[in-house]
This record gives sequence, C-alpha cells and structure tokens, in this order.
Amino acid sequence: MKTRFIILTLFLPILLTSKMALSQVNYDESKVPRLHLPSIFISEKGEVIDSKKDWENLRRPEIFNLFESEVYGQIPKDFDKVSFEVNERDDHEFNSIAKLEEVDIKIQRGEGSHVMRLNVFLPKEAKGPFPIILLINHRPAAEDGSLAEEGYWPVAELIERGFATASFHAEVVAPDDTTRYVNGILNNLYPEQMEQSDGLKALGAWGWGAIRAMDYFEQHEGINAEKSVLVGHSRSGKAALWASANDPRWAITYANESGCGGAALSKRKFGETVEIINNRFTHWFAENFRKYNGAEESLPLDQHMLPTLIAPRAVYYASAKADEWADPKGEYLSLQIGSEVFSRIYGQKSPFKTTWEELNGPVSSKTLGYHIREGEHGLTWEDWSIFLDFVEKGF
Ligand code: GTR
Repeated sequence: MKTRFIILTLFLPILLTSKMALSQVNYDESKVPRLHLPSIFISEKGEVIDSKKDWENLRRPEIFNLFESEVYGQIPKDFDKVSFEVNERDDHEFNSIAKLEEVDIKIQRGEGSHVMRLNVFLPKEAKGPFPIILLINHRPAAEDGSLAEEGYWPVAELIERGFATASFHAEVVAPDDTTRYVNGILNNLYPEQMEQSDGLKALGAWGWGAIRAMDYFEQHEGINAEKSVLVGHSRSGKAALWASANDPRWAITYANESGCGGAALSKRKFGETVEIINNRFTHWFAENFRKYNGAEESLPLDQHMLPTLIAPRAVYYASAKADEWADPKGEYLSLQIGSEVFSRIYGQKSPFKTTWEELNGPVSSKTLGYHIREGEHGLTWEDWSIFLDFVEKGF
C-alpha cells in the first residue's frame, strides 16, 4: 500500500502534465495564434540586412547561435583523429547490382575514442564517382535482418538510378533513449557537453554522425561528395537539418515530415508542441529549449530561420496529409518564408508562390522544393520518387 502510494505520488505529476499537454493539442486552424515571427532580415541591433556580406558575416551567425544555444545545442567540431576501417562484403541482398562497404569510422579525442558503423552501397555496373545519398536511420532493422524496410531506404532503386547510398543507425552515435543516449559519443568523446545548458544532445549527435559520414565520402574515389544528399525522416529529419546548418558540404538536404523542432513553425502550436516534445523526448534538444515549454511566443527565433542557415544550398521538405501531428501547413510556411533568403540574398527563384491551401502537386525550383502526399506519417517510395526527380533536376 505504502509503495503504491509512493509510486503514485512520484508519477502522478508526470502523468498529469503529459495528459494535460496532450489534451491541449490543437488541430483547429482557427485556434492557431496570430503569427509574430522574428524577422530574418533585421539584426539583433536593428540593422536591415540586405547584402550577401551582411547576411554571411552578421545575420546568419546570429541566427545560427540562437539555434545552437536555444534549440539543438552544440555539435562539437573538434577531435584529434578520424580513420576508416573498410570491410567489403558480397553476402548481401543487393549483391547483383551493388558493392557493400561496411565502414567503421573511428574517432579519437584525447584519451577517448568512439567507433561508428556506416553502410555504403555503390553501383557495380557503372563507373563512378557517384553522387551520394545518406539516410540517417533511427528505425530498428527489419526482423529478417535486412538493412531497412522497403520504401524507407530503397537501396535497389537508388543504385539503379545511378546513386551511391549510405546509412548509419542513430544508435551507433547516441541511442534514442531518454537515459541511454549518453552511451555513445557523449560519454566516449564529449563528456563536458553534458554539463552545459547548450550542450550536445541526441539530435545533434545524429547530425555529428552524418558529418563524420561526409568525412568518409570526401576521401572516397568512387564518390562525388560535391553531389551529396542528406536525408532524414521525422526525428532524423530534424537532425539532418541541424547537421546541414553546421556542415556546408551537403549539396541537398531533405527533411521528410520532420514536424515540431524540425520543419514546422513552433509558434503555430499546431499538433506537437515544444512542451510535449521536450517532456517526452528529454534527450533530443538542448536543456535551454525547455524554457519555451508552453511559452512559444517568447522564442527569439522560429523554424522558418532554419533553412536560411543552409542557403544557398538546396533544401527540400515533404509532408503527409494525415500527419497533422507534424503540422504540414507549418512545415510549408516555414520553408516558404525562409526561402526569402534564397531569393533576396542569393538571387534564386522561390517556387513557393501559392498558399498551402492552394497547392495542387509538388512545387520546386533547382534549389527549393516541397510536396505533400496522401496518407500517414512515414517515408515511402512515393516520397522518394518525387524527391529524386528534384535531385536529378538539381544535379
Ligand atoms: C514522434 C515525435 C515526432 C517525430 C516522430 C518520429 O513521436 O513526436 O516529433 O519525430 O516521433 O520520429 O517518427
């Protein structure tokens, strides 16, 4: 009886807050607060930013610092040594069309070291160097041991279209778990980050993994790292965006249904909110992000500023109609508004002329694109096929 009482008093507040937060989830457009988005083009000192020089030297660093300190936390750049141990295998399901390289990327920093596994498939038929598509994968491997379910990572189709493609599992850098997430690069390489309110967390760690994969691609003769594509779905989409904001080597970044803390505008409070995501996934974002639980209006930034950190490199978003939790309209709006840096600063054409309500099919230019498809949350073959048309147009 006594233990039950203690357990109840311990867990009741958590149960109540998560229940309360969930019951407040808004899916009604008429209840979305009037948007007051911080301006992309006014610096913290109030200067109007209209040149490439002021954008790159002044405003972009300001926005980057805000995301780093208030949302995602740092992705540490320093280490002493990176090395690659490559094991070529021919006992895999795509052996007739692709070579598989199992790569152990070893990173050393001071006394610490960490190894992450990356799987790379290269077309057998043609001669490289091949453009490369990297997928950050947070999903468990399929039960039959195959590397990923069909559609989610369509290795055969990618190879047949002339791409090399690679993937690593989130688990190999930071387990996707509220307590175990430290059992990866945090414990092994960057323990001091755990004490900082803007320290590295799991999303940043997965981004760091993508950056290390790029280190491998860059020195690989069979890979054309200048034609590189970083892809992430949902939580991995959030990580992909932050990775690309940190590492300018990615030519194209694709966030599929990345929702709250990814593509979607937080201040709309539609579907998943900052409070819900921070309470449920305490290991994803910097500690500082919690200041905005239930207080999105006080955020000094919003997600429309995230693609501006990637400009002028290409950015692509996709949503699914039934995935209201991820706020499809908020995902489109943020890229539409963020695209102003691509057009005003870099002179690129924005393809986002219509409102979200008026969209009737994928829209894209050479460097910006968006589609929304029927159906539920997921990375499907349909998503890939629309996206690949965009990639081929860009390359
Ligand atoms: C959900 C989470 C989302 C999204 C999704 C996913 O539970 O609330 O932010 O990231 O998981 O990764 O599939």
